[in-house]
Amino acid sequence: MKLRLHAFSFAVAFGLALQAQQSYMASADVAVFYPAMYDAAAHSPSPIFIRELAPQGAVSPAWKLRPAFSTEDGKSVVRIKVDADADLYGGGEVWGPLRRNGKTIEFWNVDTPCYGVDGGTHLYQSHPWVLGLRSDGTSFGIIADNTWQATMTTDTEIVFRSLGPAFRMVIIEKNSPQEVMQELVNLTGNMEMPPLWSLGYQQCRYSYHPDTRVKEIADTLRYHKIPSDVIWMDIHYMDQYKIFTFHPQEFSQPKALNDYLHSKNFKSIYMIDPGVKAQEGYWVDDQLMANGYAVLDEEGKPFVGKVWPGDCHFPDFTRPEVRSWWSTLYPPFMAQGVDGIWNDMNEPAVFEGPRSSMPITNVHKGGDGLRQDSHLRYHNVYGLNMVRASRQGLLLANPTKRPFILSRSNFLGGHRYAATWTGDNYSNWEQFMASIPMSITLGLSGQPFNGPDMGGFCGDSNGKLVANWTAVGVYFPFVRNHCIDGGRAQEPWAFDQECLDVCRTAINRRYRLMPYVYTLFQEASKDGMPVMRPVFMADTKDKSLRAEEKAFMLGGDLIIIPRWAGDANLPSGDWDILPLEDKDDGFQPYLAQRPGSVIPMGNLYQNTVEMKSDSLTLLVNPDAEGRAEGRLYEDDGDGFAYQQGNFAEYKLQAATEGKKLTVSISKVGGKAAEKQRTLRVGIVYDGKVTYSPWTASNSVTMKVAPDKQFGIDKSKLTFPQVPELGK
Ligand code: NBV
Repeated sequence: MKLRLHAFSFAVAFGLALQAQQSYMASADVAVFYPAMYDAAAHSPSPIFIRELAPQGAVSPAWKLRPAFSTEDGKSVVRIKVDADADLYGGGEVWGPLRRNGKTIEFWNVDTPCYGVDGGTHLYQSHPWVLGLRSDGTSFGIIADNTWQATMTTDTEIVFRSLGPAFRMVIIEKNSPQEVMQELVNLTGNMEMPPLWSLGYQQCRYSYHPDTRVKEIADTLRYHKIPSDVIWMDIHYMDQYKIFTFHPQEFSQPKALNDYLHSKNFKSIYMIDPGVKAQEGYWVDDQLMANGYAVLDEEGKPFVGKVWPGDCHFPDFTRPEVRSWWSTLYPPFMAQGVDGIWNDMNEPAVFEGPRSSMPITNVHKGGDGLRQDSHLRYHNVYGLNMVRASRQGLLLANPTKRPFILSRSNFLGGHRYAATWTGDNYSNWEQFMASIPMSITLGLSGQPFNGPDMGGFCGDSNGKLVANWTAVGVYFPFVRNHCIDGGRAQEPWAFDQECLDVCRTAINRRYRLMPYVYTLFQEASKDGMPVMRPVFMADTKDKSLRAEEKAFMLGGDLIIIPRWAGDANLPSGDWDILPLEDKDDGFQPYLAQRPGSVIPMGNLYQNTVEMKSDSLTLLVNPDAEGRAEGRLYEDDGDGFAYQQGNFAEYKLQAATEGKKLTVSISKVGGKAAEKQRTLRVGIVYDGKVTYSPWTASNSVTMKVAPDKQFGIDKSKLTFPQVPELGK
């Protein structure tokens, strides 16, 4: 057997066509299946995996999920029969229900304003990935290692149909979905820790201009005491939409503008699109042309397509030398005080092009083992390769800072390079509600750092929608209010006092929960568990939770129940409602805390630059034995020292003896010095919190509350917000 596997891996490594279907175990629970006549050069090196999979042994005859490879109507087809009771998730950026049984999507990244293209059956990204959960809680993951245009049907038979050559399948089998998520990270790599500031509230629109308007927005956020960290610059900051330039009148002093923002503790993020204006004398285009770095048309000439600047050339990011060149464009740009980059239109979007992009016959040259091939093969990874190059550029500009890039397009594995948002949604209730399963699904597909345009992008928003959306949106991983050019302004203050107050309360909550949220990002980075999770993660054996998509989890210890989700299915057990304010405004969702958990919460700060964690509130919902546990992760919030062990990980522990509860915080990992803090404990019971006094110690003892009523008593909750669907 050993000999055969060796011969086989030799064949794969040298891209030889294999004569018969082969399979092997790549690790204890990961099986790899190859079709007959597999042409490795048509698929590898794979953008999905961080290292080439290697045979570790034979697949046991008892292995459950086995792909059948075939050719149908000229397409490469894979069929996998799955257990009839399995609930299916994943597929990345999809619009529709969380539970994906009975759905078909296409993998063909597209610019889809208001999700209007092809009925929303394909969006800006492709994640050929299925997460399955059986009745008994065991779980599987399926990866189609294929970038070519394809469709995926998720039903009792999972079917992939691709226009490209036959491709291999990678199948994970585990005892739980949590273990599958961990394996996905083992295979596809971890998301490095983002800068702390990128977890704050962010204000955007298409576009804030000129620079005085940008300053005004920053000042107004501070004036209204809306905690916030980032202001975004959309395309109008550029000179004639030429990337890496600034508008000579409207943004004549970018450094001074960014200095101003920094002086108010804001970061600035600027948009960079892939289309380079085809114009002699424009240095980016001159370099692109002189080096022959553009994507070519089928005749071998630089392809020209229209985007914002008019005729554009497009860098061929499959080529390592093009990625290196692209990276050199960032240092002078970032030196203007730019903190983060927004890569938009990178499907790539081409006005008047076939399916809003470039012809599939266009040519990409590849390199580093990647062969020259058609756009049909590389279209879906254009965005991934672009953000890979941009990340290289941000690191070149600022080697000691964590790069923050937001990308509209991407592919399975692209979480290694960029965060994402869900593109051009619509300002209505339907899309607000749909944003919950969308973001959960992206998280379950290996992209933990994501969120929608809060308030909605297309159309005009309204005060009730922005208030409701912000109240819930602050529990998403990425929190940014953004809207379309010409649309009604939708900053928190753009409507009425009610909207402003609701938004402020919600955003205050986000900032107070930041110690918990940052810890969740570290968990996502290490273990692959999404920051935002489906409620079924609270009890993977409870079938009634499998389709829940109104309520959702922030980490493992909080369930967010929107005020319009009175019919949400919630887990059994002693989850208790956590009131964070004295007065209920009727908009803030209910937060239910897991029994047996301790949640670290900070004081209120107006931005993460000022944020300190020298005073912490530890919210405790004791279990039936009066015990609880939690985690806190801290590091510099930027830079890479954490990768050398410069972080501190704390265990939060609560135990009850007689009528007394003692809660302590103790360092359990990392080289950073243990912090001296002032603590207070809040015991959560029956929808109330009783706080201890502030104590300068790492352990606090307080009287236990009177007998606690267990479980979420829905009759005590009110759900006043009724969505007006379609508006
Ligand atoms: O750059 C303008 C917009 C941007 O605001 C939006 O977030 C992107 O998804 N961009 C698309 C281009 C065209 C929008 C109509």
